[in-house]
Amino acid sequence: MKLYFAPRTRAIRPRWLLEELGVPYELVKLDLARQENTTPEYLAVHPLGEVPALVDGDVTLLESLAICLHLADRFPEKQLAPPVGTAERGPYYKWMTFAEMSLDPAVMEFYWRAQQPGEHAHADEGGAKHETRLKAVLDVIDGGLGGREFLVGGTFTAADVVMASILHLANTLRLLDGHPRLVEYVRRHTQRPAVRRAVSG
Ligand SMILES: N[C@@H](CCC(=O)N[C@@H](CS)C(=O)NCC(=O)O)C(=O)O
Repeated sequence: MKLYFAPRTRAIRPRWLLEELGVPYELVKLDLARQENTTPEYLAVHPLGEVPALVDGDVTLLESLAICLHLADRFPEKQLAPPVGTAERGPYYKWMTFAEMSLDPAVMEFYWRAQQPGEHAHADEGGAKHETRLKAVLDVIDGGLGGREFLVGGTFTAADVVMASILHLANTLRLLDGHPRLVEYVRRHTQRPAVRRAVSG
């Protein structure tokens, strides 16, 4: 398997998961600042020139969430996804997609504002709307976790990889200050040895 990767991007999620799985893979690092993601070679892998992308045998996968879902199912013996048809599988899908489809866009609103502060200075009304939305989304996650260590089934799963990755970005933007249990969730999971390996080098 070959993972196309760039640091400080969504590609951290599948790399963290691959490190948790402990399976062999080739890491292909792209320097986005040097536009290594826009070469004809890479555009043949990912036509949008984005990371991550995973090549697994004859299959090329785009989308970090799809890659994480695939990887966790590909190695069932590692038990990072509840088996299909079990009671935990539905909540697993729910938290995976809630993280990607509800949390990620709510956090990215603030990420882009932090990147370009001047551009949004006039948009206070929009800002309040985004704050209300983000708080509601974080409340759902906080309530769902209820102070527990893991999202699904009492054990660490790929859902924690995806959720903790996005919450970590939220935490660095100081968006979790009203949710101390989520700060603790991020702290605990980002201390895992696999995270250290995934962000190294
Ligand atoms: N929905 C896609 C989004 C991928 C994406 O936007 N990747 C960004 C990095 S987080 C990227 O490669 N941007 C290209 C660039 O910055 O030039 C996914 O989750 O994989």
